[in-house]
Amino acid sequence: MPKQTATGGLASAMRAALQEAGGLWFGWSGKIAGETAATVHHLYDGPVHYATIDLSRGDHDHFYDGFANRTLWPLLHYRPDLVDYSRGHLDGYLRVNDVFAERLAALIEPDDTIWVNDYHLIPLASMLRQRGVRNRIGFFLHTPLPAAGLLIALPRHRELLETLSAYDLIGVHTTRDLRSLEDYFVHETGARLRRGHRLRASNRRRFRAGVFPIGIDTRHVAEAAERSASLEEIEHLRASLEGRALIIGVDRLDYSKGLPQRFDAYARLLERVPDLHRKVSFLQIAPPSRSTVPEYRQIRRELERKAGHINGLYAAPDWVPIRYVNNSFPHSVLSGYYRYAKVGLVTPMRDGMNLVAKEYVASQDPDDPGVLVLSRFAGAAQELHEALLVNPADTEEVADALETALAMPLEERRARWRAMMDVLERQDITAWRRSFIAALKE
Ligand code: GDG
Repeated sequence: MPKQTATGGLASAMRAALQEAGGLWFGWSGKIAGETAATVHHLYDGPVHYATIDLSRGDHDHFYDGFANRTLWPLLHYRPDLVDYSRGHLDGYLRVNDVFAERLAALIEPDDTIWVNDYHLIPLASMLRQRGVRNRIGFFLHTPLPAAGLLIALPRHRELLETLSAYDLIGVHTTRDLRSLEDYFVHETGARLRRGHRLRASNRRRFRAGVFPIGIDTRHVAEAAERSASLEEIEHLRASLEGRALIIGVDRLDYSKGLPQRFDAYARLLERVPDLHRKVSFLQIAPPSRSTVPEYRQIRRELERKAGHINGLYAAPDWVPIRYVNNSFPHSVLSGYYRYAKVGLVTPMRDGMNLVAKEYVASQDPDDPGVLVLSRFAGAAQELHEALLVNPADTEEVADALETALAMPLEERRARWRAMMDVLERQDITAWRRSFIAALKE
């Protein structure tokens, strides 16, 4: 159920969109049962009708942990070295998509517009079409899409990726992702590319692709951040810092988020600038995710080691340089933490968009805003030009940016913040949903 997946960017975004427009949410219930999709669970929450199905243990392991999270996720994040090639995973992935299509087809009304989200469901439209569904169907990919030369490392890539042509519209976050998609279709499948990002697949089906950078509920986040000053959690944090400047990072614990490199850059900053000792504190919030996947357990151990090492080197009886927290927090508290932090440190190695970067900006005090240090490889960097943009793998560059951010004069902070906030106000979650749906219905 979406309510349980509070830390996912996708879930936060879709909940906001559905609450406003109303509609049917269809997907996995988050529960394991003896048999996949034995029943469809229905739940009504205001304008939203949730219809969900359970998965069997075996299907879940192949579909979700297996193909989605151990094959597609690393490949889509430019990590072919981590791709799991087990053949059973793809079969499980196709089987689960087929069951989804079967159950969903029974719920679709003739006038419905169908919006499929993310890499778990790539073949869903083609399976719906096989069942005679002729509605408009759109697909949005929340991750990056790497170049064709990398996509072909996917087992049976054409069998899977060419099914995307069964959608009427495919949305991605950035022009780079769009180029990858068009390139793949043209060079690997023989599709024709027409003006306006229209494509004709080798089976003659026509579809369109486009760039739709996802936004946040900017006004809501800004209001929550403003109210947060009175929360006791924020008061406790403030008291514990004793006037030190706070640097904050908030990420799902995932190897794509560049956390070990970020810890190294912070350590490098402390090594280079002894003046900052006792004057700065780095809070990294990293709720664990996908902990059944070995790479995720490994990165957790690595970060514990690094955090311990940094504190071992620099800590004093009254100063902890890095506070590394594996819990998740309510959004109201998070936005208060963002607002209190002088620097938002968002340095994924690859990220489709990265909503934390946007939430950090939206949470700032307009009179005294903090500075965003942002990876060039996050989709958000294509919109937030006034952040301090860095290569997350370049320890020195990130350390430089942190130093610059901590010393930035008020006037410059205000100017950068205003420019970024203009983008976030214009391109918020509602604008994103409306522009995608409008293009899909066109
Ligand atoms: C995928 C793509 C793309 C984090 N910690 C807590 C918490 N969060 C919330 C954040 C934010 C969301 O989770 C994370 O979104 P991101 O965009 O940063 O990252 P992914 O989860 O990887 O999202 C990404 C996104 O989809 C949307 O298209 O931007 O590139 O990978 O909203 O605030 N929420 C709560 N407690 C926490 O401790 N409540």
